[in-house]
Amino acid sequence: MSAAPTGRPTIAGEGFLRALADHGIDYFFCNPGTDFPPIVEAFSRAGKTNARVPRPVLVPHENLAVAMAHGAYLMNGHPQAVMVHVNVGTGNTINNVTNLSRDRVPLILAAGRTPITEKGQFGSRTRPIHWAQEMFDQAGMVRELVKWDYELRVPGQVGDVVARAIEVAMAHPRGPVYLVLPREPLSAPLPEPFGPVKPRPRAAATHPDPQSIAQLADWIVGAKRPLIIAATLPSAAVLVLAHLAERCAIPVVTHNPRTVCLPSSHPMHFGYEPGALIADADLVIVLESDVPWIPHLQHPPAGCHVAHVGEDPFFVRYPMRSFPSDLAVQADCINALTALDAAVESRLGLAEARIATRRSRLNERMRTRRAQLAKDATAGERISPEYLSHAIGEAVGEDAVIFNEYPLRPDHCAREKPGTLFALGPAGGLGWGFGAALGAKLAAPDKFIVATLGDGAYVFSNPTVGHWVAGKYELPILTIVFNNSRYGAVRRATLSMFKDGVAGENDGRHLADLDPAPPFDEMAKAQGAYAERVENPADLPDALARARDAVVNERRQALLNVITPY
Ligand SMILES: Cc1ncc(C[n+]2csc(CCOP(=O)(O)OP(=O)(O)O)c2C)c(N)n1
Repeated sequence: MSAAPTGRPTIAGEGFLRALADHGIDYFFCNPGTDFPPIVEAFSRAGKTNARVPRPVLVPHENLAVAMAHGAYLMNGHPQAVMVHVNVGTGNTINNVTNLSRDRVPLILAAGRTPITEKGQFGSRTRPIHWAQEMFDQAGMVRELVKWDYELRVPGQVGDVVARAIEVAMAHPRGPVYLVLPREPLSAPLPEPFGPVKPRPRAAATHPDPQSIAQLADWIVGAKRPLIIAATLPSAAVLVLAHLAERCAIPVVTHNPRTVCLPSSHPMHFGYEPGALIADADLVIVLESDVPWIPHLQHPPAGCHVAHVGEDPFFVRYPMRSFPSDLAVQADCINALTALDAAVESRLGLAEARIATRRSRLNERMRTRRAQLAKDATAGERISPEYLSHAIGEAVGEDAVIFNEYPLRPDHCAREKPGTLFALGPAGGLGWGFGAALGAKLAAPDKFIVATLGDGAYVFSNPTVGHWVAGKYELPILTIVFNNSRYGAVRRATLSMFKDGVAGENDGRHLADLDPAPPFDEMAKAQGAYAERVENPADLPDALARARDAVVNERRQALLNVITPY
């Protein structure tokens, strides 16, 4: 076996890191343990040999590491890698792996495994934990959330294992995979020479069935009250949707939005609640939306056509989901919308009068909607979430990228450009936004990144770790805490069921009260952030401007602890 440039044989850990880099993995988010020596050795050797490996990013909590990977992917679209310590580290990832899995993010989640051998091998067990940490099926912890899992058994297979992991993670719909790396094979020498691993080709995005598109186009031109409901669209689809909705006078509602699906000022942007529009719709087109409406509360009328469009319009990994459906178009949304836009064009001649009627009815509705929004966002005696959301939209500018973990009222925070707002995924595991914003800043250092978080969400994110990572890796972002000193969502859920029960007698505050709120601003300051507490509505615009300047001009992380009772 020939020697590697360090004079030592190349070990599988080096092969692993190099194969990740060969597949476009930029960062190696990690929180290590006794399973990591071959990884540490591999990074140390790469420092000497200049081998191309991902940049290591130490994140001292696994959940935040996964959130960072999620944010980085949203910025650059590259597959991501996180490595954690055996089963216990894997356990700490599960919340954000749930978020990332439902959001279809391609991640290699790697974890060590307790050494297989009790003695006699290089890498055999050396600590008492190595017995208790062993599981019969470590991957079983995450199997339901990942698309594939595998354990490295033969060192020389490491390159092919990475290639397979990436291939599966990047296949549409994308998603996480799990790789278990015991330290004996990871520290074993590779057969030389170990060359670069050639990435395997990826399939192009899927195109829609032409007959289904023709059917949908017929329905669009024939409908009196069509409605589009979207939740998440790639940036390139937004312009196509904007054209289609405007040309055909179709209102668009983004229910439970996770991206900008239409610019806020678009004449067909009808907000975030399908309620009023769905009640009398005769056609509903559901675009990449797992829950287009809440069937327990609302539904389209009988006879309304419903079409579901998306990469996986059936959400096959959801155990139960039974929205009515008359048509399912399984395709990438950009391709489906482009085909639909073209198919509709040739049919419009017959439908101009009907479309004009639709448009004038919607114009009237839009005037009422905008007047109501303006009223809701005016400053009162206290900072309302609507006023705060409006002020944030004004202060951060149209290119800022906002990561919202619940509290931002998107109706009040203007977002004109695709890719300038991302929200917590449909599974809603709290503790995502701060880490996602940090990961985004890492992957897109020139962007102004803002995290809007409830006080509950902020605490879930492990703020000590987040501020440490921001300082250590020089990731200046602006964090805005909507501080209502409570779990508002929990209280609302209680009141929605037991307003007239005993829980309603104290306004549903049992188990939702977070008083006394910690001094988040003081705590962030102690970790080097520019930070302020804001309570008075009149002080808010200047405070936002100062915090923005600290981030943009001084390149400091900043935090605003905004007291907003709701
Ligand atoms: C990991 C996790 N635990 C618990 C919950 C349940 N939960 C949903 S919203 C919420 C409260 C969030 O509070 P906060 O961030 O302050 O926002 P608010 O509801 O007050 O607007 C909780 C605890 C969750 N979604 N995720």
